[in-house]
Amino acid sequence: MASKIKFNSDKATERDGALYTKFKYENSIVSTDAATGSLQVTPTSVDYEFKVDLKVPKLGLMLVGLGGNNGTTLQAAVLANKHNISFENKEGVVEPNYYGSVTQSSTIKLGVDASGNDVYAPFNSVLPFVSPNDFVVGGWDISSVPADKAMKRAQVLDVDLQKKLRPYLEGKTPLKSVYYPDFIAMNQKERADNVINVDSKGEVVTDRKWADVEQIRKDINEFKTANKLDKVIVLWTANTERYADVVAGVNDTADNVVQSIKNNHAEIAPSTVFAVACILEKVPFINGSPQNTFVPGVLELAEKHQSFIGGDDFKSGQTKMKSVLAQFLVDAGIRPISIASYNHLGNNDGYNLSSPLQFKSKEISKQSVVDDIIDSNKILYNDKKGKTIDHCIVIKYLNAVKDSKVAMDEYYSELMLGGHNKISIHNVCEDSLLATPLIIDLVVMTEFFQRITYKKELDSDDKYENFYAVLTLLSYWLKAPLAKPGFQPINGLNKQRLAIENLLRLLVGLPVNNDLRFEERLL
Ligand code: NAI
Ligand code: DG6
Repeated sequence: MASKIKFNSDKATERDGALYTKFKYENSIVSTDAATGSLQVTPTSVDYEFKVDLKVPKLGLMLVGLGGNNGTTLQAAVLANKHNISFENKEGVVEPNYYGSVTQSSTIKLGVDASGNDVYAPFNSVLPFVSPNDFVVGGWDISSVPADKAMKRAQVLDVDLQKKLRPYLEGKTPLKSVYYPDFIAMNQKERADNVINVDSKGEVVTDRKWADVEQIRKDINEFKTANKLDKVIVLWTANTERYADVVAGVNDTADNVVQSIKNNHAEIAPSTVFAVACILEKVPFINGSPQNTFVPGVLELAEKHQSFIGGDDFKSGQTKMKSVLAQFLVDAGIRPISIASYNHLGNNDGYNLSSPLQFKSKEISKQSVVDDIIDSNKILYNDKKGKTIDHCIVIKYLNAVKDSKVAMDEYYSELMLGGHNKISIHNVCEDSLLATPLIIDLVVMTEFFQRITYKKELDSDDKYENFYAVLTLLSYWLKAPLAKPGFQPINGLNKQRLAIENLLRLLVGLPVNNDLRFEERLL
């Protein structure tokens, strides 16, 4: 195993480049007794064997939206770290780092030392992960502006860093992309000079959507071959699209969605074209924007091809805070009554979101984040007191603040005996510097999840299975986590993180984490 830590567990064995681990999954099943209405809780357990392929592949990352603020910041972060490029700002010399990335800059608890105190190790030292320094980055943009100029246009990075990165980025242009004007704001039209779907006069056409799918498949394969890659992951960080209408017979089943692309149906979005192309290539596709790319037909197609998908919408600043704060309030037995969330921002994302239909997609994704948290507490939320909260989302475009998005939140809650609590937050989210580390984590973890398989019957000859097609373990990084049909998404940030941490622990043969700390608390 490539990691520097030695795990002395009798549950894990390494052989032929893979790690095999036995794990007893313990849970409890809850049912309601029909006669008395009482809850019946029964402990359960299932034995699994997990297998992790320990070989780290050469990975290609293809971004849709390569020339945007996130796209250029991602390229810059990888280059600065890979080539150890430090730069000066008014505070002094800044060394490159990946702050804000869980996989690169956070630790997990391994256990306790001989005195009973916690011991931590870097997240990425527990098992072998791809390093972002080794990502081979490429992708598409409807804007032809080369990477160095796109980085300048983004106005995210300090100018000294931009100067140092320019030689690496000069002349690098993105691949032509799919542009259906109806899906993003009209104010983006001037950017669209690098488009696949144009006729001989250069006019945008939307009547050959299947050819667009084929072109994206070709681009992926050519990128893989040209760079001698083992694997490719595609991630959508292009503009937020409007929601597609989900229509029976159009995009409700896998077959219908494929047929509708072939029929050039108006409700087929560019992001759906990318998703379908990736699924057919068995290349993971992650959606960092809020629109409903994963209409039921796309989800079914991913299941059918056992191809990984994950989404939706990066959880970077305001919503990340919300998924901690709302969980804290409700878990503390305090009853939030309203949450008012305001944003203003001045980057191109904000410009696109100043259009009502694109804002609507973002509003839906930002709003859903407290639903399961509220639903978990029937003492606070019930028929008598009300089952919902007032939750308003406002986003305004204010050019002056550029990428430094301002988020203002007010949490208004009910306390004991008619009291009230108001928490106000003013949060400056340097948008792309918060979002780019999430892209890194989503990619590093997706690649890692591809290398994990499992079987239930320990000694059987059954084949090892992959995770379910929707990678819900990515939900830590996503505002509106896509769930398996029939399951509620989990939004609370700490729960999401615990699931990932425990997965790593069980894979190396350690017990799942608890904070019982008996070493300190028992005699
Ligand atoms: P941006 O507007 O700077 O970049 C988007 C890029 O996508 C542009 O270069 C645009 O030309 C390109 N584009 C648009 N349609 C395309 C298509 N069909 N194919 C290829 N390229 C296309 O936006 P930014 O700030 O990079 O954000 C990207 C996305 O990520 C947005 O949807 C945003 O809502 C979402 N997001 C951003 C977060 C952040 O903190 N920056 C957090 C959460 C989500
Ligand atoms: C306005 O809200 C712009 C958005 O694209 C956000 O920057 C992005 O969705 C991040 O959202 P949050 O709520 O995680 O800060």
